[in-house]
Amino acid sequence: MVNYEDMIKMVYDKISEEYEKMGHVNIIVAGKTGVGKTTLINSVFGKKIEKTGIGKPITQELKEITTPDYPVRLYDTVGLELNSEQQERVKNDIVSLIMDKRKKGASDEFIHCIWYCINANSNRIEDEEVKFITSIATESDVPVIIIFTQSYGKNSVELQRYVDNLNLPVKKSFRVLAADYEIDDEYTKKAYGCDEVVEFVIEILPETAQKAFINAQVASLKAKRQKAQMIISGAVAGAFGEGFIPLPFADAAALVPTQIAMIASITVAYGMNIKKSTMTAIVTSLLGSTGATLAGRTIVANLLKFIPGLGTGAGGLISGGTAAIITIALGETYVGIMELMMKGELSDKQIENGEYLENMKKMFKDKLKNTDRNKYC
Ligand SMILES: Nc1nc2c(ncn2[C@@H]2O[C@H](COP(=O)(O)OP(=O)(O)OP(=O)(O)O)[C@@H](O)[C@H]2O)c(=O)[nH]1
Ligand SMILES: [Mg+2]
Repeated sequence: MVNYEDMIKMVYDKISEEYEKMGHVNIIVAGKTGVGKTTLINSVFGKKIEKTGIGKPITQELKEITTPDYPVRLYDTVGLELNSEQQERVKNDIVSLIMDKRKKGASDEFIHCIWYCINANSNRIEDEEVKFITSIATESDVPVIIIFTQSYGKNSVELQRYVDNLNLPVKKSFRVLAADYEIDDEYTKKAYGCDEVVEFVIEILPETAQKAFINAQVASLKAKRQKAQMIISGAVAGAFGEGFIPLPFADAAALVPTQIAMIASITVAYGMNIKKSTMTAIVTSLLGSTGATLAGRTIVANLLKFIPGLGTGAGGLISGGTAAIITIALGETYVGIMELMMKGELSDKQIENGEYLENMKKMFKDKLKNTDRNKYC
């Protein structure tokens, strides 16, 4: 028998466990005052940082921004005008910060990446900035990327081309407009580019920091979805891959822990706080019961009806292939729900009051019917 109370508790226990294991991602965001660092940070990490971030001065121009229970530490340069004297001091501050963290040996505190921001409307890059970027990149081995902030119009394209041709020791440059820009009453340039930065940075992060970054960022749904697909693949391969012994219907509850772990990991990848009542509504409606407990046999019998070519009487056994289909369909449906909620197109309320449940069930059934298993192998 499956007890829903226990099941929900297991989901939350697993979510807590993942957060406890999660490391931090530590990023230095540097650039002259007013270029748009704070705007960029808010776009990449959402309002959470802005509202709750605690700024602690490390040195005169370097500030650490942390938020309780949030896996990101940012180091923001403040009031940087970048004359040669200040340049030297701030560069030394940054290099010492990097070395210091490394000396302490806690890999969770290592600086992972430096984002150097240049206002794209500044037409040219000053020699001071070229020197600054070159020295922080060569005196530390932390990857540097250049972000052209407030990029709209041709200037930004030309500036990027010019700077790229200087062949500075940086990984890549990006043009970004972190917040919509109102050009005049009629025309607003839509924000763009933060997702590209996020997707690139994920590639260059070590694994624990990667997890933290995917969880915390809100600029790329694609990055979250890719992570979710890996989680689903893991659930399929780990439990139901080659060598899976067909389970009798009655023992199908044995599948539940894998699926619970999958749901928990997907929730963490999306960085969503799902209320217990909402989670209960999702799980009970997908697994097809309003009762407090349910036999594995019933769950599977409910689901098998929807898998073509199986019907309800598939020999009383559930094969690895069938288990995989159920897991994939469940994972993908849950991903769909996370995305709608993240985009603000679906609320807790709509799930809890049942308004959305029929859609959700339909989504699940459609996926049971048309699952592309190859995507997960
Ligand atoms: N519309 C729009 N405005 C931006 C963007 N980036 C920066 N700005 C504006 O530029 C000004 C400065 O931006 P901030 O993000 O505060 O710059 P900062 O680099 O954090 O500045 P300091 O903290 O003083 O070093 C603000 O008025 C922002 O609204 C953007 O992408 N779009
Ligand atoms: Mg700022």
